[in-house]
Amino acid sequence: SSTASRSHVPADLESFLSSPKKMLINGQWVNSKSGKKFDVYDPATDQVIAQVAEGDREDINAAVSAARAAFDSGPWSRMTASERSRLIWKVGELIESNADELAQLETLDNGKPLAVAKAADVALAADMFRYMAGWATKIEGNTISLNVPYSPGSEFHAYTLKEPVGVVGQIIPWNFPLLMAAWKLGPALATGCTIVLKPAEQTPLSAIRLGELITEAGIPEGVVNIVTGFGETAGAALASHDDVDKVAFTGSTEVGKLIIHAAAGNLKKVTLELGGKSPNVIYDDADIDTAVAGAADAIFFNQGQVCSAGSRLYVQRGIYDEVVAGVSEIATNMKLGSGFDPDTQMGPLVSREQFERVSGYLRAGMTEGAEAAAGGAVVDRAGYFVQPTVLKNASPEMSIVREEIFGPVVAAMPFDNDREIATQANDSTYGLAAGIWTRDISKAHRLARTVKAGTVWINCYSIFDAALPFGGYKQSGWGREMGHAALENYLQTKSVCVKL
Ligand code: TXE
Repeated sequence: SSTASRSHVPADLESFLSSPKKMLINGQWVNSKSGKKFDVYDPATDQVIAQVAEGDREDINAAVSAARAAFDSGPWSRMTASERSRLIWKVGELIESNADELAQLETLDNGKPLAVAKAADVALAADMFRYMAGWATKIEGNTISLNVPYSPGSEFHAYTLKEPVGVVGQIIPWNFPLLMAAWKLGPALATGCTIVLKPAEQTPLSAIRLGELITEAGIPEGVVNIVTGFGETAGAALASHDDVDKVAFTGSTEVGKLIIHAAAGNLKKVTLELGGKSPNVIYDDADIDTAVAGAADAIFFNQGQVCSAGSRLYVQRGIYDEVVAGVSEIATNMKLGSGFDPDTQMGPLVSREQFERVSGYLRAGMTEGAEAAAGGAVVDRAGYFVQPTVLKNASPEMSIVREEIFGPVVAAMPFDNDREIATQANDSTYGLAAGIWTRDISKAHRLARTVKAGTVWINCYSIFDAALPFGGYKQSGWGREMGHAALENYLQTKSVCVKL
């Protein structure tokens, strides 16, 4: 491993990064039991920026024990919902008051432009905690009237209790490190669960800082534990742990399937937010300028590392050339660079591995017969930069149309009529999101009903809100995050039946 050279690190982060980053277990910042650490890289320079404790099974065991004790007998379990709500709200406030530092950490660790980190990642994360703070006091069961055929004449009083599911394992990815932590922690805290969170090994820094803010907010020890480490070790230990009641995972569909196997041991509850290959459909009656800008944003936002990215672009034939030319022009003119440069519109991909994966797809696309209308290559500079790419002459059997690339690469295809487009849009093993651009509202809503996707954006794309449920059909996952739908993932329903 290389030695840290931090000349490119903003001065504000120096003090945070200069100390070795530890794990949060039972309210204490600790090294891994093995003493091992791993390097964290700046994707814009390929240089080491920090060293982080490498947690493994032993550390997961300690964190799960702490979460279990906090759930069964800690002050958390005795608090009123209102007291919990205040603490969760406080986390949101602390994220906001530390927004600049958190945004810088996110840009340094993930590569994304600083303005995006601040306006999207950090702002949405703060909002998520505040939204979920509101729900903590609004979790209610029902009263249910019974009609029991084998007990004629008897009267019953029946109701349901909503109870926290217990100790929750949360495994998150690197594309929106802070925000994915917020999506998962918010509903778990609102329902009264306790948590062991494992950030992605590529981007652990903002979660560590969030752990400090959670402690500062006064969330009791053991309620949120953060174990940094790798997926095959720490992640797998968490997913298979017998004393974990539920696991929530965001990442690749491939690993999502491993999580299901690992969870089978004790039949812990599972929710999954997995990959996507989302169709973005532009009809010829759309406002073309808006649709072109929207289609570019749908795929290039966050360097294309968005599970709901509009990576299959279907354009009605009459405007196909114009739209492809428009999106290509945007791609060609995008300014690539460090996320700290205010002119940067697209940063590097998150890691060398992701860079290799995306460049592999570019090569495969060309070999299979697609043609680059813009981009198509990697960028010859330090860091993990790939050109924003528009591929035309794409056809349904190509890997660039079927598989999630998770980079700034869109496959553009023409379509002729409304019936055909529904079939094409649904021709995927995934079903996370879809975009529709048209001035005809009936057509838009009809396709919105037909498309198999958890989120449909009409005349917009990548709109996220703490109140709007998000999740997948088909192999894009199980369950929903955000909105009150997310609370269900963290609750058990208990029926209580009383004979009067
Ligand atoms: O994901 P992984 P990777 C997709 C995207 C990307 C591909 C690979 O297509 O190109 O996945 O990315 C943890 N048991 N998405 O390899 O491996 C891991 O440590 C338990 C889509 O980075 O799925 C990390 O914390 N955990 C996506 C998390 O899983 C394991 C976001 C995600 O890593 C584990 C990211 C295991 N066996 C990638 N193996 C989205 N839906 O937003 C890994 N992990």
